[in-house]
Amino acid sequence: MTDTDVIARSDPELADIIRREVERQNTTLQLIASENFTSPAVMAAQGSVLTNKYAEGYPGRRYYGGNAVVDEAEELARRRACALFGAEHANVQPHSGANANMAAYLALLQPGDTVLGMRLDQGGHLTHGSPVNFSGRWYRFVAYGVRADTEVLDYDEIADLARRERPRAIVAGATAYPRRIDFGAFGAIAQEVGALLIADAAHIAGLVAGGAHPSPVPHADVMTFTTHKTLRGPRAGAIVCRGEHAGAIDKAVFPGLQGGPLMHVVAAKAVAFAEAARPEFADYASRVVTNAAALADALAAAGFRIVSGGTDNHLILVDLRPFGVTGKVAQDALDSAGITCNKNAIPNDPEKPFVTSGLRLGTAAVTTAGMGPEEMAEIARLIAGVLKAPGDGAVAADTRAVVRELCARFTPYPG
Ligand code: DSN
Repeated sequence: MTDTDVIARSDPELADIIRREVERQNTTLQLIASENFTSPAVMAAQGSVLTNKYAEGYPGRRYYGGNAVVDEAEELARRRACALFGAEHANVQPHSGANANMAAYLALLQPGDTVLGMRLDQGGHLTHGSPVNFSGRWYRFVAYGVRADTEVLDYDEIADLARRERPRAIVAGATAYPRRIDFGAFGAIAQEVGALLIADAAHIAGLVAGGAHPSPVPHADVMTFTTHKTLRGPRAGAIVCRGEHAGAIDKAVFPGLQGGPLMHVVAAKAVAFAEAARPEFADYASRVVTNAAALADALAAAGFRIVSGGTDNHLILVDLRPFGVTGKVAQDALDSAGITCNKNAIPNDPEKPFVTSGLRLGTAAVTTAGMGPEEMAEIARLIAGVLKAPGDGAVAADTRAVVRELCARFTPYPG
């Protein structure tokens, strides 16, 4: 009996929703750069009896009894995270990447401290100082962005800004930046101005684990990350840090921010860290990057402008203006053709954030499904076809049929 059969016996209505979502993931293309297809082992750990256990505190220092067994799960996850990233300390309790960032700030900063972070509309994250987020309300974030001409980070400009602002911390990391981040350069800037370096590796954690992106760990005081994007684990966050910050980070996560950890998710993180340490994961990470480059090249050949001229990681930012469509129109048109992605601001975007001139595409999920450069070329052709005729129902239906056939050859959850 499958998990869905078990759910169907007790809740047919929800089972049907899950069945339809499996069908959607199996039959449409998933190109959202922050998504992936996690393994059956990760999902089984998340669906285990560890969900029943309250474990406020840390292994060996809990506020409830009966934790001897789950302590082992958390120790395993912490040990594996440290080994995977070559870090001195790990906290595997954050429920999400945003929580992990909040914990890093709570541990290292005082309200009102000056912090440098990447602009949200140029690739940064809400938690990097957006005025609508706690980060922008509680700390004095000063934003750095990409150069207008190259659309890449300019470390000399960031150094000048840091010299002027003398921040308490610099946040290095992004959610929509297609280029390699030079954490060594950030580390040197932080050291020069006496700032702490917080690396947000939410997007690239899997590439770092797999050796397809240089690691922030040697340069950063703290590295926060999510476990579900390129790392391909459960939906959650985690932190690794230098030993000197271990106590402050642990106190910030609990009792500073969270109550009981989600032990079933902690267990699933342990599974994911073990999977990411295997040689085949390094091969996967390298194929993610190769596929992104192939997709970027094919999209450029189809007439799109690729922000920054290409990609070094798992994601591509596409400027749609040569096609005369907005991000919102493109996202909806592609959705109706079975291609799932998200609209995204491009640097200096003239459109509002809910409209945008761009799309963000990622190759983590399609690579997990087994696709390669040949399929990337086909996907670029399909995207171009849809966006040349965004309101055309026949084009959408034809594309959906081709996508279904493509996904039948690369099905993430067969059976
Ligand atoms: N939602 C994540 C992303 O898509 O990049 C960031 O929080």
